[in-house]
Amino acid sequence: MVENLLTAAQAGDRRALGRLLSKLDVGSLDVASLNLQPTAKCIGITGPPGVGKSTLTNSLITKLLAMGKSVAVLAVDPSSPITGGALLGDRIRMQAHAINPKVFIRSVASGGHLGGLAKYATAQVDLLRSLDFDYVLIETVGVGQNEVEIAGVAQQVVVVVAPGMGDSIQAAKAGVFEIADIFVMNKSDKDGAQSAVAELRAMLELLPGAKQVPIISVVATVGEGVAELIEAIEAA
Ligand SMILES: Nc1nc2c(ncn2[C@@H]2O[C@H](COP(=O)(O)OP(=O)(O)O)[C@@H](O)[C@H]2O)c(=O)[nH]1
Ligand SMILES: [Mg+2]
Repeated sequence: MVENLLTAAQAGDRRALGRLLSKLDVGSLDVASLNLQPTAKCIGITGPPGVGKSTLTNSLITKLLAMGKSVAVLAVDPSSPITGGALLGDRIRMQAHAINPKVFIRSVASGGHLGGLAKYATAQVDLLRSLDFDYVLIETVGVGQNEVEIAGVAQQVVVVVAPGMGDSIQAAKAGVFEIADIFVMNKSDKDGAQSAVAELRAMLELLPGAKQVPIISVVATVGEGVAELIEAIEAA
């Protein structure tokens, strides 16, 4: 039964994939029994609520599809919907994308689980990574220190910040700064974006064992800087 579902999901059957994800979501399926071979890169997108993670995820989907890549998204942050990007902006196109084998979007409730991840998100990510996607994106609820769990799931962690969110940066500093492979300064259309990048850079240099973490300026609402972000992801 489960084997049949997996075979179907591997052949591109999205209903079968959805059913497997549901089973994993409620813990009624042990992911180890699937003998998965996760190969796709998982990119974690994290940061405080309202910083623009979902908007960025949408822009990433649009850009990756335009580049001919396929992408699966697991959205653990329920604060705003992921629509599938500008390509899904109207209804007719949305229907077209429902059968587009290159994009798959799934929302899961975080269920109050600490760490910003749904309890079984790791298993779900493993399943998605073992299918025919170039990238798996996971958007997590930004909850500061507990967020570090994402580092164990994603191959690369993108920490999203925005100008004027200095308090969140401070609050998140202890846990989140150490797991960041790439920073995105989103809302770079806002006043103070440049000085916010300089402040972030200065803050990073104070960290013990400071890494040269790229800081990419992005305006997620219009997709500005998203190509640079993908370059940074592919370079890392
Ligand atoms: N000015 C500006 N607003 C943005 C940008 N990106 C996102 N927003 C807005 O910020 C708000 C929160 O975005 P959302 O993606 O839901 O944030 P999330 O909670 O981190 O997922 C929304 O009103 C977005 O339209 C941006 O680059 N510039
Ligand atoms: Mg969101």
